[in-house]
Amino acid sequence: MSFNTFGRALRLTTWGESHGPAIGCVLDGCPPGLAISEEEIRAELARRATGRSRHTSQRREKDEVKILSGMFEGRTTGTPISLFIENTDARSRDYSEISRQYRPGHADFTYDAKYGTRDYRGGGRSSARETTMRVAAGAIARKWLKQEYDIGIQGWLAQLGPIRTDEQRDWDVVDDSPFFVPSTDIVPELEGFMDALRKSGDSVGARVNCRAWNVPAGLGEPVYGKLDADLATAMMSINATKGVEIGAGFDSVAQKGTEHRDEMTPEGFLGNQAGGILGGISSGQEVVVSVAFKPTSSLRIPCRSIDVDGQPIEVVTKGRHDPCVGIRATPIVEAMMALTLMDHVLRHRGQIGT
Ligand code: EPS
Repeated sequence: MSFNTFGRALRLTTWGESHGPAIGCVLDGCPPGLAISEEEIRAELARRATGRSRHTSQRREKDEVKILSGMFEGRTTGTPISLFIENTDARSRDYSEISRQYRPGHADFTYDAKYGTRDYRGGGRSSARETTMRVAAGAIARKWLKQEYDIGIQGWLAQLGPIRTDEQRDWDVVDDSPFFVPSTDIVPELEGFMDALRKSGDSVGARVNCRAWNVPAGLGEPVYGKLDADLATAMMSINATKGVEIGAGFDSVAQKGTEHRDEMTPEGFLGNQAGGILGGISSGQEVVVSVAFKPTSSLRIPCRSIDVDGQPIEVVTKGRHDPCVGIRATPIVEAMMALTLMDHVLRHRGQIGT
């Protein structure tokens, strides 16, 4: 299976399966001199981890990341950074019945159609467990962007199922929130919604938004290396993503030009419908991305499907699953924003005229 690498100047290669002995990554292209510790990376991983609340999968992984290479005396050396995490709480017996079945809405079917083989335990390589390594590498990218350009990145859950969650925007409460929402007032409603959903055995979709500020103007190339195209690729590569918007996104369809254009003054832009990117190149405004996550497909509510021989069956999924994968997606979206921006900063440095 090819294409396990993301990025061009900064290249992240991840490896491992959800129920294999370990997962890991190699981050190649990080410049030397960045001070970063295992503790800092672990703090980011804890934000994404399962079992952070009753509303996510109850699998308990410690995610004790180890840095195996690319560091000397606490700083990056410019050589490949290799990160490693042992899987310690996989429960493969939950998947014994799935081995010959396809869950509707899951990659089970297409993976098998393509490769003729699959590690059915926890979705194998298709599992959201893989996103652990994106967040680990993203912690390095975030720190580098902050240090070099004072770039800040903030993600949040903007909608859970039918509930809009960001009418109040208090950024200070996002990280302490079990849902990554910028409001404490909305949390009881979300808890009630999720408790009822979990009881019913169903799942639900979500929207995660992310903004990045202090992004310098000039990142991205105008034709095939557009910053927005690379951000869309980054976000679409996250498990369960079904849509990506930049700035006004699909609202642009109903807008008039006079409404969409962000007028310019000597003091700056008067709006940001463009989401900080014009013609594929960053404008210096906030870069704003919105990501749609589908409802997860591993459900204990029975449904019709087929087995690997094409015979009709009824599927019921057992195990510890996320009823809304979007709840844990905020740190992953932030990580993909960080990796994409750092890749583009490094690419941009090689393009600046004399
Ligand atoms: C996942 C199914 C569950 C989640 C897992 C993602 O795992 P299991 O393989 O044990 O059934 O717990 O998430 C993680 C382990 C993680 O670290 O994010 C899936 O099907 O994607």
